[in-house]
Amino acid sequence: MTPENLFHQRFTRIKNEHEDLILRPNEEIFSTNGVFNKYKYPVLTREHIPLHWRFDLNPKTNPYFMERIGFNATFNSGAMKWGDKYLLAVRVEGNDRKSFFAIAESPNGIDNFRFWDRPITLPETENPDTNVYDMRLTKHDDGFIYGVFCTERKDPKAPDGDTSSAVAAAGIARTKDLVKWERLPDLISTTGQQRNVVLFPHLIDGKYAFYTRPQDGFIDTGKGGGIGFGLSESITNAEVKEEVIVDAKTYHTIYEVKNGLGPAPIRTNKGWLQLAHGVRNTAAGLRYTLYVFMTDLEKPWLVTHKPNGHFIAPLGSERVGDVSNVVFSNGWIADDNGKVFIYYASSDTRMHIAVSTIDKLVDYCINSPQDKLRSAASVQTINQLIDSNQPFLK
Ligand code: M1P
Repeated sequence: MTPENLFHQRFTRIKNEHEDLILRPNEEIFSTNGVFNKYKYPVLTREHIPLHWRFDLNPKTNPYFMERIGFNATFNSGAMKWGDKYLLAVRVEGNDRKSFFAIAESPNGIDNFRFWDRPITLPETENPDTNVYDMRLTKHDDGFIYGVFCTERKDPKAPDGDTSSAVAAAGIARTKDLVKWERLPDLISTTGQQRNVVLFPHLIDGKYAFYTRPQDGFIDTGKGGGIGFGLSESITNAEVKEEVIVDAKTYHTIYEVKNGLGPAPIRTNKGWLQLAHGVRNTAAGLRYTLYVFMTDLEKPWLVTHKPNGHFIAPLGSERVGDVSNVVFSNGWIADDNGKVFIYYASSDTRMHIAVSTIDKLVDYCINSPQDKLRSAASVQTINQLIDSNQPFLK
């Protein structure tokens, strides 16, 4: 085979397979729990990355049609509706381990996700980020769309030979069109490092409000007690001087080791719907699951309802990936018809969707039992349901 034939044969095959993947219709899976429906196929994988980001398309300089730039994963995506399109601000990770953001768009939110032509060119601050990831999108009342994300840099205090210690902080960028982004200074917080920071969509007492996740170290949250909340006078020099704990990490729960808020909350007439991840340790390593709770409409830092246990846990093939046994979400979309598209990543590798509705999620929050934190109390709760079901068993 001539080099030219090889190039064209490979290019045609890879292009067709790529297009088939993007156009493949997704399929709803029946749900026993009745709260949400998962879908058969991941909505985004590394195979969805555009070919012109990966291959040199010139037969002269790439006669073997080899991949020049490899991509490792598409995960932890922010989400929003943009006109009649459903957008994900995807964390794309290259084979070089660097993450960046790229917008992928779908006409219906459940399949046909296609990346925009180029990744987001995110301006740097004076202290350049080594890695950026997990963008939460917030449409703020001030007219901007904000992307709040984790920026990671090598720990300047790391002893010689320590090439792993890092410092995590919340980076802030804003845009009006999701193409041109203005970078603002990182959030200053007095409680140590920060990851999983989310901007609330409204001012509170004239101030910008952030959900935070204070942590002593880069991985260990240490004394940082859970999901926090604080106010900042300004967004162009954001600083949270005080953080209250909204949802504490707690012994022998699914968020025993740490937790963190997912996307910006969804307003309902019963309160704010919140989606978060909780982490516990096991002999097989950390296990990340998702849970849902509600906070007060006027005081969105006060939890009003919190079902026990996880909402979505890694199951089946979701359990395996780069960082196995993880589900993580930082994006959901409340659609005009009351549907809620929950985008979650499995095992830091690919993106999935679960679909629910506002009504179902509110019902789930209000009517599911709470965690009473002891085995005996859990059995009591089960017995109460069995007792009240007796008339219906005949
Ligand atoms: O690897 C699992 C997740 O770990 C981190 O989340 P957290 O700060 O709560 O531990 C993040 O790096 C996240 O991106 C990743 O999915």
